[in-house]
Amino acid sequence: MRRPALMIGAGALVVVLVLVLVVVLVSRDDDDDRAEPAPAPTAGASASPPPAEAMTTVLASGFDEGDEGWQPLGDGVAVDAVQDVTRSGAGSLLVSGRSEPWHGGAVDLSGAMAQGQVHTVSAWVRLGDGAEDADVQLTLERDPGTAEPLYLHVARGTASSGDWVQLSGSAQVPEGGGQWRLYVETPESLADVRVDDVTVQRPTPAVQTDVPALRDVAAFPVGAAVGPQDLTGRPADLLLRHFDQVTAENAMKPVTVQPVEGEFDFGPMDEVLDVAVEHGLTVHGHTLVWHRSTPDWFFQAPDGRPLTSSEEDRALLRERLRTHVTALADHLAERYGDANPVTSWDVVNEALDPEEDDGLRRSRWYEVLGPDYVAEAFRVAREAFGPDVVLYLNDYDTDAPDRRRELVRLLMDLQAAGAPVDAVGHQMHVSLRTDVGRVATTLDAVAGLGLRQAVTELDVAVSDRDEQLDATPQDRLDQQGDQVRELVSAFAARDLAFVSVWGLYDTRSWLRTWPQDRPFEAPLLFDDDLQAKPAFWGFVEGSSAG
Ligand code: 9MR
Repeated sequence: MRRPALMIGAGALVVVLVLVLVVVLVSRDDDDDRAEPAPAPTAGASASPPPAEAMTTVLASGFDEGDEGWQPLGDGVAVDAVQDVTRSGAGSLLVSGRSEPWHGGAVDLSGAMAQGQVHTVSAWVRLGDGAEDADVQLTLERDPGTAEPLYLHVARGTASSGDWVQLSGSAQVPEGGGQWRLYVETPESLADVRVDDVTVQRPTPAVQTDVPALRDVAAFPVGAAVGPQDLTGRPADLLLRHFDQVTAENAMKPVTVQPVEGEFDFGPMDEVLDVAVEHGLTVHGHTLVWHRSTPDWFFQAPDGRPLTSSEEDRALLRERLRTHVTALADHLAERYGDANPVTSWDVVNEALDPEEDDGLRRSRWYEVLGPDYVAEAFRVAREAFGPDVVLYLNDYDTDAPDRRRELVRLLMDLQAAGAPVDAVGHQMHVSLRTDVGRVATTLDAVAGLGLRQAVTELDVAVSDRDEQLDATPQDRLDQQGDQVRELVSAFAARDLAFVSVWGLYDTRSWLRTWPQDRPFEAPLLFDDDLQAKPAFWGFVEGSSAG
């Protein structure tokens, strides 16, 4: 059981006072209602964070689709991503069941913290319905494993049940190793707490300019998945130096674009597209039809009843598909006209399931519309986006023989049905164990069908599925460099429309929290400091091997 934060041991307190410089700010949504800054809880001196352009956002939790790796802190505590109350986007995190003041919600930051650097933490908080006003505190905790944990109370301010309040502060992280986490607690209350839009920023070194630009060395366009935090500062420098193309990691998914039927939110997507247009990057659209990241209303009748495969329900779902896709196409045409950067779309994502007789996943799309939903989605997309936008069927583990078999079968069926599928996206979430020969076999099989293809979401995990590393061993990073070189050589030897990585640098990878907390997973080309890894050099060497 974790030691309560308020009972800091004397040794730890001295360390805190000597090493920690904290600035605390509290603000509300409404500027006229600005609260007085709370006193700095652990030290009097204040530290200014470095200039904005040197800061990199290493954690951004919006809870629009899930808990994003946040976990309960304390027995009986629950953390749930909820959609009834939100400060921005579709959801927020509700922390309930607290029976001790230090109980709260926590997120692992171990791979994201940099020793000796000033970090800035910000979170919007609000208390559960009916709760009395109470202070909420943001705490960074380092657990060295062998000695007392260190607590940095980075921000504190009064919250109420009626309004969102922003807590933010900066703290210098001391030297020394250990596991880090950030948590939210209310030191003098047991109220439920809501949390939204949490960010942690830290300074990172300038992007290297003495390494080759990936887009200069590769014969194919090179892309990267990005979120809003990648569009400014150092991450943007990295993006613009190395990449030709972007995929919005989440901003173009149905749950973001149309969280409520008929209420479209193109804001997050436009943020990405505006940067692409400004800098001449193309955009691969992701995604239209998927079993995840699609709001429940898509598959419910107006009275909340789940849609069935009745004629009436099928017509309703088809109409919703058409409305969604057409609204996207209309928005792109209106906002960007001839400068529309979206040159391709993942029309159907992850349709395969080799365990099923017909090789198709039993998603809600399938349950309501039957196997023809795939062809239907391509027809709707062609009609909405026109003949020049390349339409992709996108899936994972396409190198596995059973999935390859079903992929080829589905593609042949689609071709026979005259469905306008132009290309195949191979997600390529692979590992050190992946057999590159199998990858090549799949690429050749798809080429044999006369279709275009791309690698859409490349990353190379260095840990096994059930392994949780407590550091990132250099030998794994070296093996990863070799694996990336072999993979990219196989790509370069074939005709691929593009190769995209699923994130700019390790801290940004979805594999840090899936299938479990893995703070030291490092699957991308650039490290937590945005510096080139052996995997980067593997990419460079492989690109020219083709
Ligand atoms: O990286 C994405 C993560 O932030 C989202 O929470 C998740 C659900 O929308 O999707 C992740 O991206 C997935 C992509 O959309 C489709 N292929 C697998 C990717 C990793 O899960």
